Amino acid sequence: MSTTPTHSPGPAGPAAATPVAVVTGASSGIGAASARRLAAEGHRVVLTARRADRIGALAAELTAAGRRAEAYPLDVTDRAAVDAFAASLDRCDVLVNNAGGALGMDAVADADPADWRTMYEVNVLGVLHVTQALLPALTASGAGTVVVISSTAGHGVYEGGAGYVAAKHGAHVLARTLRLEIVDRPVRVIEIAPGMVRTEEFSLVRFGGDAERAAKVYEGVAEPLTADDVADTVAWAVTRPPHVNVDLLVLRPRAQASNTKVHRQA
Ligand code: 8X3
Repeated sequence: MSTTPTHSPGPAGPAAATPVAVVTGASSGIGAASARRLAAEGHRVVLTARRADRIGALAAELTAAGRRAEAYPLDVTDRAAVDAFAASLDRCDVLVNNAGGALGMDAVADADPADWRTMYEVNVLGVLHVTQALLPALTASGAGTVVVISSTAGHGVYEGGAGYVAAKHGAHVLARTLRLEIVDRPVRVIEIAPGMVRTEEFSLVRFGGDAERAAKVYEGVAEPLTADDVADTVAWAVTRPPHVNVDLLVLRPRAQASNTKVHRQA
């Protein structure tokens, strides 16, 4: 994978007034959909993810459609790379911490600690790295927004989910605590906690590429949420006036009443 940034700081002058939204994990799913929506809402979007080819293609697609978009290959678990990324930005108004994911559905008794470590690294430390690195720019913007895409896994438990659940609880706690700590700064902290969202990769990655097992997650569920449903919520929350802080939005499909109560048609 190439690590050459394709992002370059925007020019000074009138164009610099365009708000900049950084989206992590923008290579697919909720991240890509959120980037599309924020670009449509008038943001200059900076797409970050490990897969340079994917974010490069999305940036090209958005640019061809008349939007402002740039790609910057980034692994959020690499603190030095995150700091270099932050230093390359001329401004940042919105940060959407979306990079994350689940590995496995193993019981606590059997889970692989390496999976837990990876999930903690990306879902918690990834959010910490990027948020810390961009907080000065978000503050300097005069009306910054930090979005944390957590999960309903950050608000409840389910069997086989403990590693992911623990990590998402970590992301939730980070968001809540940060909101307390920076109340005197012009930066709001919004947490969006989606439940069952059918994306091309979430469950496939969770089950190590086992497509059959991944498909079973959504079996019989009339309408799981889509990445666009979540992106719609991200765009709504971000486009509220700066003094309005949407602390937390929990979002589920109608057929999912809780983490463990899902209606499935026969
Ligand atoms: C995804 C929701 O139910 O798979 O963040 O944990 S769940």
